Amino acid sequence: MLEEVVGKLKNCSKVVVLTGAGISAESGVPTFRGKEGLWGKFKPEQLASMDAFMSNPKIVWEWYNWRRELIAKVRPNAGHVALVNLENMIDEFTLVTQNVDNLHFLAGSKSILELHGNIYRNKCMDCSALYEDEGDINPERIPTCSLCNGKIRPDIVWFGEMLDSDIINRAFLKAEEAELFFVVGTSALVHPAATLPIVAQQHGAILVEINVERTALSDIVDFHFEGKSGQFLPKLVELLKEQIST
Ligand code: BJW
Ligand code: ZN
Repeated sequence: MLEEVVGKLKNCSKVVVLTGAGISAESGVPTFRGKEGLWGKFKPEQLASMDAFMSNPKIVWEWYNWRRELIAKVRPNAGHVALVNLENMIDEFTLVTQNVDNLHFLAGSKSILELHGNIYRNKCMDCSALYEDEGDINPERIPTCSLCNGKIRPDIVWFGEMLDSDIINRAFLKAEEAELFFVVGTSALVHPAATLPIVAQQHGAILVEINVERTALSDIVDFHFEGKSGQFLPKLVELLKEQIST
């Protein structure tokens, strides 16, 4: 089955990969859902929403500081690296990620669309002015915007918030053009990200899913590979290299 996907991939020039928290799991970054996931320990609406930030900005910042520290200690894994190699072998490659952990950048991927923001950036809660070099935020004394005095918050898309329109529009355009669309390490429950593979398939793309378990998308994909992305993606890239050189 893997050989069949590689055979198709070899003849594709437009490839999109959508990643979720699962691709960073092997680096040691917790996923969101599932027993060990962040949402198993913390309630999303109490941490990842504007309401939460308005009512208790201190707790929200404490949580983000904890996650920043955790993420700062980890490294990209073999799955991230394989996607860098894949990008170098495909004419028009787009990596669309829901992750905010910066690991695709650290690995060396270039064409990245970050749908849900980046944990290292901050912005003003009112006017959205970016504050990239604020350093550590003290939850007891949250800095305010020099333009409008709004509180500084992480530049992350919380529930109920719109995604950056330029980024999501580009992602949909790439999905519509894709010949092959990989869905890697995401439960495919959060929209509009989870709509991208469906749109790609409606426009003729072959859908390939890589996940350690079945997801909301598994019944409609053309190929479902059950396994860890850090093991599967390097194999896929190696096979593609072999096929290209023969
Ligand atoms: C491995 C592995 C290994 C593990 N190898 N695999 C349509 C229908 C219903 C609802 C909506 C809809 N459209 C919009 C909504 C509302 C909402 C939504 O989708 N809700 C659903 C949950 C029901 N969406 C929004 O609010 C979005 N905004 C929006 O649509 O604005 C317009 C609007 C406004 C107002 C009203 C309505 C619409 C914004 C969504 C923002 C999501 N933000 C978060 C949190 C950020 C906080 C933070 O990070 O600090 O982003 S939620 C969280 O989920 C995070 C992730 O990016 C996102 C996706 O999670 P992901 O990556 O899939 O992780 P998991 O944990 O779910 O899955 C991991 C997977 O990996 C699992 O499958 C494992 O098996 C697998 N795995 N190890 C391979 N080694
Ligand atoms: Zn402001």
